[in-house]
Amino acid sequence: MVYGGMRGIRGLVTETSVLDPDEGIRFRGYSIPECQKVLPTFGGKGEEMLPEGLFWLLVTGDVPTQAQADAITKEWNDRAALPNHVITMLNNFPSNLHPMSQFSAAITALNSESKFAQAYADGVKKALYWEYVYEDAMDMIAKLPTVAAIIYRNLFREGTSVGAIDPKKDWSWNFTDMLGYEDPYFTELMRLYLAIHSDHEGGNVSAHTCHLVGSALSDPYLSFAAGMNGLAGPLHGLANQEVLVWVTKLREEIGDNVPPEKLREYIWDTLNKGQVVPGYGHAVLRKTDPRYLVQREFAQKHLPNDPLFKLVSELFEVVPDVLTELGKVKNPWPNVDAHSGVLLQYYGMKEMNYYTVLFGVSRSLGCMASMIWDRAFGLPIERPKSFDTPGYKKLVKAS
Ligand code: CMX
Repeated sequence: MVYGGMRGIRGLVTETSVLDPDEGIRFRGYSIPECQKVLPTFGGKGEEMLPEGLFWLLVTGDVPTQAQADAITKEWNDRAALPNHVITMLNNFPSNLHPMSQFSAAITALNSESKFAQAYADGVKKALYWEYVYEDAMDMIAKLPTVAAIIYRNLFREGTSVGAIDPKKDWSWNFTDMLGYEDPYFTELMRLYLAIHSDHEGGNVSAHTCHLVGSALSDPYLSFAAGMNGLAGPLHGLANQEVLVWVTKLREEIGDNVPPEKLREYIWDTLNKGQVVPGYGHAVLRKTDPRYLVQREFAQKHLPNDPLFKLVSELFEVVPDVLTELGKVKNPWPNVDAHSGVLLQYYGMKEMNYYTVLFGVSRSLGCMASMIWDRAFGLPIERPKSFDTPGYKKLVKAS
C-alpha cells in the first residue's frame, strides 16, 4: 500500500461525501440523481440544482429550503469584491502563464483578506477557529468566479472588464455573465457543472492537499491554493483539458464518422506511445462515473446531434474494451473529465486550457465545507509515519 499510492489505507475523516467504487459519489448520503431531485433550483423554476444548495448540504448535512439556498446566494453576492492588489496582479500576469497557475497565485494573494489568519495572530481560542474558517470559506467561494472570469477575459477576450455582480441572480449566473456568456442553458450547465465537481471524498489529490496544508493552520486561502496546484496535474483535474486536446487531435488525424476499428487503432496508438487515455480510469471508482453519466444526460437533452458528443459517445463504446485488453487498468470506464469538455465546446467555450479553472471554482465548495469541519473537530497537524525501505522490510520480516 505504501508503495502503491496509499490505495485503500483508511486514514482520513471526511464528513461531506463518500465515494463508493461501484456507485460513485454520495454527498452527505445523497447520490447525484437524488441531489437533482431534492436540491433547490434558481428561483424554484430552474432545471439544474444550485451549487449554493449543494454547499449547504455539504456543510450542514441537511437539504436546504429554497430560502436557505437563496440566502447563500445573497451572502456570496455580498462578499464577491476583490481587493485591488489581486486585480492588479491578475492584470499583470503574462499571457503564457497557464490559467491554473494564475488561479492558484491569485488565491494565495487573497490571503491578505483572511479573517482566520488575523484572528490567529490575535490569539483566538482553538474552539473558535472554525468560525473564522467559515468566514474565509464564504468570502473565498464568493470571490472565485470573479478571479476566474478576469483570468478568462485577460487571456481570451482582449482583457475586457468583467461586469458587476447582479444581486438578483445566483452564483453561476453571475459567473457565466462575467465570463461573457448569455445562453441560459450554458448557465444551467454551469450550475450542474459547479455542483457535481465540488467534492469527491477526502483522499483525492486536491481535497487531500487542502486538508493537509490546512492542518498546519495555514489559512483557507493558502490551503485551497495548494489544493489547486494538485488539481492542475494531468492525472487529476487537468485531465479535462487533456481529454479535449486528445479528442481534437484524433479528429484532425482520422476525421469524424470513423468506424470503431479506426478508433480502436487510434487508442492503441496512444497507449503504445506510453500515454494514458485521458478521461478514463480512476483510483477508486470501478464503474462509469455518475458525474460522467449526468453530463451525458445533459448532452442527450440539449445537444443530441452535436458531432463532438457523438464522438465522445462512440469512444464510450470503444475505449473500455481496449483498456480492458491492455490488462493492467483497474477501471476501464470514463470519469468526470471525459465528458465536461464537449459540453463547454458546444456552448462556445473553446479554450481547453481554461477548463480546469472551472473544476477549481467548483472544488472550493467541497474543500471549504470539509475545512470548516476539520477546524470544528480540532483536528491536529497531519503527520503520518514514514519508513525507509529497510524499515519496511523489517516491518514485514522480509529478507
Ligand atoms: N490509460 C492508460 N493507462 C491507464 C489508464 C488510462 N486511462 N488508467 C490507468 N492506466 C494504467 C496506469 O497508468 C497503470 O500503469 P502502470 O502500472 O504502467 O503505471 C495501470 O494502468 C494501473 O493503474 P490503475 O490502478 O488502474 O489506476 P491508478 O489508480 O494508478 O490511476 C488514474 C488512476 C486516474 C490516475 C489513471 O486511471 C489515469 O491516469 N487516467 C487518465 C487520466 C485521468 O483521466 N485522470 C482524471 C481522474 C479524475 C480526476 O481526478 O479528475
